[in-house]
Amino acid sequence: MVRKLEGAERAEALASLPDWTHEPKRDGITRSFKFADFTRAFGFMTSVAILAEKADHHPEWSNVYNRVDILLTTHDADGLSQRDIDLARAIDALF
Ligand code: HBI
Repeated sequence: MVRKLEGAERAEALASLPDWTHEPKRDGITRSFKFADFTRAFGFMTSVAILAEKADHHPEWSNVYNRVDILLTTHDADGLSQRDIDLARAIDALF
């Protein structure tokens, strides 16, 4: 059973992801990505989808033309877990 991050480890994890914003309502992290066009945005989504499948951890996301908005939270933990941190790092490496 994956557990929610608490206290110092949560603070450290959030501090290590400066481009992501904590979303209190879902206890998740969000980031918006902007691309030159739709094709590049969708290509990014395809790469993220492959990462998510490998991690068995999936984003909540939306795409409008050249913009991709991602929320990461862990349903099984009902909040922020290490899985969200790890996937955010892997997504940042694609961008
Ligand atoms: N993705 N964001 C997220 N949160 C989960 O709890 C989750 C998931 N992807 C798959 C998954 N859980 C299941 O594989 C596990 O609950 C077994």
